[in-house]
Amino acid sequence: MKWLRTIHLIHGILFTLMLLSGLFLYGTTTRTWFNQIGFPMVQFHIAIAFLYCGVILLSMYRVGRYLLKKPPIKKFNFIWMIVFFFLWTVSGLLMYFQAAVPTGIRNGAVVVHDWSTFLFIPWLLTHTICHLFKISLPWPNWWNSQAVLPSRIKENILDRRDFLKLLSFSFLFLVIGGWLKWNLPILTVAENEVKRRGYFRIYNVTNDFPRYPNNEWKLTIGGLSNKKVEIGYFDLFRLPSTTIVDDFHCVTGWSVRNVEMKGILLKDLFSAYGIEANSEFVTAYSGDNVYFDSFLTRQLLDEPSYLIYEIDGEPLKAVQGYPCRLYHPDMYGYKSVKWVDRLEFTESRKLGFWQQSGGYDLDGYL
Ligand SMILES: Nc1nc2c(c(=O)[nH]1)N[C@H]1C(S)=C(S)[C@@H](COP(=O)(O)O)O[C@H]1N2
Ligand SMILES: [Mo]
Repeated sequence: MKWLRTIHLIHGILFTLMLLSGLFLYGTTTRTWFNQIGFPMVQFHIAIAFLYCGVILLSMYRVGRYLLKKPPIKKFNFIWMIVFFFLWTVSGLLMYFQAAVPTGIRNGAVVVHDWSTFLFIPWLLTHTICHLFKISLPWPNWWNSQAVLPSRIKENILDRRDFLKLLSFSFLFLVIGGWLKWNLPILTVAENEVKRRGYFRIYNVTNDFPRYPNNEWKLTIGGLSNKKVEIGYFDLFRLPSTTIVDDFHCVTGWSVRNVEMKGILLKDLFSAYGIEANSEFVTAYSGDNVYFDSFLTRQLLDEPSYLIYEIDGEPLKAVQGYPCRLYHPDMYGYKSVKWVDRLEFTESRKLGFWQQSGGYDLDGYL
């Protein structure tokens, strides 16, 4: 069966590339490495995924027709692979077209995408090792041997029963994924009245992040404005604060619900310091010296935008932007510049980090 071996090999190679790039995207640190050398891992992952889909869809019928008449072990491998193929494809597409997909479903898709991968790995390792070392597992005889075929699969590949099994397995998985998402928040806030759901996946485009020993942080506001001011860490607490409870959404699909955030309305900050902007645009820079994003001045002044310094009643964690990050409740997480230390009013609009490297929308409204 030469054609089968060829397909198996192509499939194996594409799958490995996809799994590796996927795992790299999953890890906070590994994701960062590739960003730094400018290798767009997301695009790579998606491109391979499309290729992979093509290979599966083109060969599924023929392979299935052949394997489903083989011993149960082979049939199982085939169905197992197809089930996961559907889980990854459907959840992947929902993530890919996330702008058109409601948040709840999108979040479920992220969970299904991740968890189905982890669930798949033990099988994959067993399968690969058995193949490479030509090991047969001591399955019972009936499982290994050529089965006596029930008449229903003599001619057809997937009969209605198989199809229904496949569907219900996928459905079950979606349900389990949704359940996990809403009931297993990794960080639960115990004392708070507001219960946060979900957790932040820490996203930093740099490996390291700024730390401010002795709170030696300051925010500089300047550029095309009536004056330039510098606001120190302790000044933050002299200004009127506002607390909001809001959902935080990352454009890649995950969200955190009911996050309690405390900070200063930028409008209040500007009026307290008597700052008047003389331009339509403003760029917010991070103290990591890499990340930045731009806004319309009115988005920061007339719409509720915040300088956040507490999440769930605690100062921001160092990785989450201590001492403060920008936050606009109607915009995606990428507009929430962490370790923000400079706001600069400009004549023309600057493309932010993700607009330059990821083609993200400038305004980033949800
Ligand atoms: N300085 C800096 N700010 C940043 C980022 C970053 O990489 N660097 N990532 C942004 C993105 S894409 C998201 S979704 C959120 C993630 O917030 P978290 O790391 O607290 O989960 O931070 C935003 N702010
Ligand atoms: Mo994001």
